[in-house]
Amino acid sequence: MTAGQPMIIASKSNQTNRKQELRRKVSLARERTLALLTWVPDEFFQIRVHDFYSPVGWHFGHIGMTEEAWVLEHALQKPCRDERLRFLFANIPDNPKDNRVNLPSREEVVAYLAATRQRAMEALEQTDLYDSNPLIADGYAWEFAHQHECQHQETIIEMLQLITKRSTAPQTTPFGLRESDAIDTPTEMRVVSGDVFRMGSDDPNGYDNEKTAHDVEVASFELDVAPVSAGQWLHFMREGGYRQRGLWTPDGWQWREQENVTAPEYWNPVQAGNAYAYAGPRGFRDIDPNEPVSSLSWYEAEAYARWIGKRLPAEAEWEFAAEPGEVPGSVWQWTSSPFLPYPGFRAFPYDGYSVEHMDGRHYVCRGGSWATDTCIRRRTFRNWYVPTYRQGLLGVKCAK
Ligand code: AVJ
Ligand code: FE
Repeated sequence: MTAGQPMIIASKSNQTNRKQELRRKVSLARERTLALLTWVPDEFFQIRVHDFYSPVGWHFGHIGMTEEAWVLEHALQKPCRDERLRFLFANIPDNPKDNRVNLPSREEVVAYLAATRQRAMEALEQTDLYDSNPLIADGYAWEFAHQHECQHQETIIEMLQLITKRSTAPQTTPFGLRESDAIDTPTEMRVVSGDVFRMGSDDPNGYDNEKTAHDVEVASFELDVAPVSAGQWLHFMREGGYRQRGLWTPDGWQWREQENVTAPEYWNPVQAGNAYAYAGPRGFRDIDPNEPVSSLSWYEAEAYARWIGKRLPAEAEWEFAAEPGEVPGSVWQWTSSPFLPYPGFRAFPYDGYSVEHMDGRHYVCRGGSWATDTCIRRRTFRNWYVPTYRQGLLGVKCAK
């Protein structure tokens, strides 16, 4: 158990408010989770649509398992109710993704979500949140389960997009981002004057990888005012971006060749490759040339930046340039920074959350997408993936 998480509750009356806030936000999030479940076609509930992913149905159970495990087991030392499901829905090496296809029915998963939620809420009523255990203090275990649920909602949306890609062929009309939609004007940039700023956060509701807040000096630089658009990406494609080896890092080029990547993951060729349709969570849709391009790997984002004579921003630059308060953006933005610990970092509440990915092979993306809940959408939030990962709502803002 990691000590030293600050307790911010000062009185019983604040505690009542905090409990009410937690109850409210977890139940709103659950409505969204259950709505997403209705979008999952039966025939895709328990199959793996991609090497990277467990079956989509597994993610729903995993949400319930995580809530019960952190609240009941870890924070309160109470047993979980169903050992078999506890194991099935755990993301651990002993439970490889190929084993996770043996899921209970959709109805049983819904019942499991309700039962784990009920136990977590009963525990919330009965627990004094003024406690030195950092999982209990101010309701952190409930907060963690909540943010975790919201993160998996976005993963589920990614999987719904992969399901669209695999289940139906795009119609030839009216979909299409066509040749003539290419935009050859580069994104406008703004100057960000250098300074020292406080990077990261000590907020007790934040994740371990955001801690601790520390001073970082950023030199003056320029940053795109908007993410690269679909039309600009099409221009890159038409100019041979995917065919010029010199634009890519050696690893990136090897990956591009091996996977024969020629367009973003969710762009599907229609009309014999003369146009593209977007595989959305509820079927194919048109691509607006002005919308931000998404579903790029780090390798693609990096090659684009080189092609346009720019570079990816470092994550410190991204955070410095973001206004405190609300984080805008409808796609995540790749940075040039590997996912590494900040000064004073301590793994909490478990190594598997951040530390196991701080291996220099994952890159940070920042911001948030249209599928990202507001509880995740904060200036200091760090997301990360391997450089080949392109199934997320991942875009790019270049720097210079
Ligand atoms: C931060 C999105 C990479 O999905 O693996 C979910 C978030 N961690 N459950 C992931 C996460 C544990 C994580 N990412
Ligand atoms: Fe998880």
